[in-house]
Amino acid sequence: MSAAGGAAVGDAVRAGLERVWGRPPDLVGRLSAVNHRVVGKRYMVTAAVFFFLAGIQALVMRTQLARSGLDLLTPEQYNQFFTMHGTTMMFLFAVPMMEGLGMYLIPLMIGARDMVFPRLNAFGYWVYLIAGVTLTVAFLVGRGPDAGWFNYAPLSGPSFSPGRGIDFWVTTITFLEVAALVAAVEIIVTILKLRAPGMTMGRAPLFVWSQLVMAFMILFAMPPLILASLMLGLDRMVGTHFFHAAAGGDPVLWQHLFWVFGHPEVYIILIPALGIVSSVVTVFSRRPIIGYAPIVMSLIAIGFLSFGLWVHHMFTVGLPVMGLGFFAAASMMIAIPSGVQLFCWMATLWKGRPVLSSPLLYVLGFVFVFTLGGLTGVMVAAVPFDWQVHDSHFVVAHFHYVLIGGAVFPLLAGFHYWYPKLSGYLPSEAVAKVAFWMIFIGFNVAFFPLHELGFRGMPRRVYTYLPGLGWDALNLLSTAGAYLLGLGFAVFAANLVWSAFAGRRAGADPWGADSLEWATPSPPPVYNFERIPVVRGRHPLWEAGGIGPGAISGLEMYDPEFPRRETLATTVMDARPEFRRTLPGPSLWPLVLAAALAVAAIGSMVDLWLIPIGAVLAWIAMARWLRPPRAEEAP
Ligand code: HAS
Ligand code: CU
Repeated sequence: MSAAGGAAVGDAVRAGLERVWGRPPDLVGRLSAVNHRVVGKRYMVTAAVFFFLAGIQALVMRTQLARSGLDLLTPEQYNQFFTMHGTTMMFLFAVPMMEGLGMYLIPLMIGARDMVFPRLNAFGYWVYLIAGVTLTVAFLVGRGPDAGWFNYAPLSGPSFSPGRGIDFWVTTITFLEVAALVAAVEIIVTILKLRAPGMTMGRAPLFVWSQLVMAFMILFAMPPLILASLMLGLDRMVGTHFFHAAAGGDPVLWQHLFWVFGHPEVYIILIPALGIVSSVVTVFSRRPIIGYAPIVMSLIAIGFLSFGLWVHHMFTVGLPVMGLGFFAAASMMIAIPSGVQLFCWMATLWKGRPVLSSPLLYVLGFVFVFTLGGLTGVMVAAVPFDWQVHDSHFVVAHFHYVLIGGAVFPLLAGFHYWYPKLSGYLPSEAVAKVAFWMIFIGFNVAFFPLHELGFRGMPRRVYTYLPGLGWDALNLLSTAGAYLLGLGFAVFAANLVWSAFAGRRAGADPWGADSLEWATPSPPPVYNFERIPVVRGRHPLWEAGGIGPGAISGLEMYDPEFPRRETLATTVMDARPEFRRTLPGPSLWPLVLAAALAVAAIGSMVDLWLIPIGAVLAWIAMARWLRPPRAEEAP
């Protein structure tokens, strides 16, 4: 490893790096790919497909509710539709999308060549894919779960849901969370250990911070869900009585376990979105963000606080009122770190020279919609108010304002912003703006009336309603808005796809951005960086005055005598070089392991014997995975 100034590395080194980091182009090569950008892209594309499916489900439900007394769906089908819509959006779209974006971007942003455990990454993706596809197929053949995304016991127990639907939910969701945990570990270790020399924690981009907080939250939030779904599975398949009141179990235990996961879950989705917003606000205000430290502390504060609020989903269960007061206060406290970030972004825009490109436009949409959703959040956090609107369409309005406002608008901003890096092409600004107004107007028309419908007493999760209750006009309006919203998403997506064929070439740094991912060509080469960059501030590209040749100095890390995949590991806090991390190459075994575990986890609903059989297969796959490469196969 030798320090070098600016001059580009030689062609021989570049060819060597290509060889070491490449993979065979055939099918086996594709299936065995482990590179973070390949896996990240797979996560994002798969999550987008699930977003599309869940969106179709939503439109079918809105069509059913457009007028009173329609029978497009039977009550049983309607139950499956809202359950699958919620489950798909929360588990199969939002979290994997955020993780996928992180997997793609984090190494580029911190100056690493890959994530720290590439094969584990690939394994997580296969688990996610198998779980998601299984659940979706169950729904498509009419065997979908139907007890809501929170799957309350005893409704979801064996007595009230005897069919197969809930078994599919229990097994696939438990299995899926393995993927979430794997990704979280990967993200945490990568951020803590692979930051480029000089990138102290205090210089890490805010998006990286937000991913770090998200990953820690996943680590603590998913185990209660895994535990709960395992217990429910045992109740259903083995005959235990965890949630069976008559036999001494406790259905409220399900609610506690679910919401101890479920409340952090919504912030797991929000926090990385806030990171996207911070990136976009910085770049399009053309100045360093105001309040870097308060923003980091707010992210961490939200992460901590969100584990102490879960009971606000259970205000109507009949728990002691003193206890409810604690959870109401804790819920309202979250307004503080949320507000701190909003004010920091506002101040940055105020003091900067904002450029109203599409990414910033979507961020402004986020500010408007998310703030409204946050305010209704504070309203429902007040216990007496919640007693009035719980399980009504008011809550449906609240959570769509925060989820679409707080996660989808930032994601769209992020897609428009980073797509040129992924694809090498710039999407059309004009089309993105048209899509923005369709989405923004469609969204508000679809969801604002639901507040009022909630006040007028319309419960959530009813498949139809009687005429003359004063609900008809608002429902029709909402359905019209939903179609406009869906169309807006289609236009947005079409713009990205179209630009990959006919867009303008983006170049390395089309937005004049500040962070390291823009120092690489678009799309980046398989090894990301020819030299491991050396960082001297929070905005490496701005401090270097751009990305011209030699602007970012780096450490050469390629040994022609002993070519292998490697990246530089540094110390946790101040990113001093520590050791060369050699990374494993492509392998099929992560896929085989995921399939073997699926035999055990999902197969358990067919026959419990599949659990030991899957375990043995998994053991074989693991042994092969971990076998050190023979000399002639290296790297
Ligand atoms: Fe929520 C239900 C409370 C934020 C998602 N939420 C849900 C559900 C989802 C969800 C999915 O306390 C439904 C789950 C289900 O299927 O049943 N939520 C809050 C509070 C906040 C909040 C206090 N939620 C989110 C975010 C989400 C999300 C973010 C996803 C991304 N939520 C609740 C409660 C329920 C609930 C109850 C249960 C309802 C029921 O009956 O079932 C806060 O984090 C919001 C903070 C943000 C702001 C805006 C910016 C801050 C500023 C500072 C000044 C503001 C002040 C407040 C001082 C507040 C600008 C003034 C207050 C006024 C009213 C004017
Ligand atoms: Cu909550």
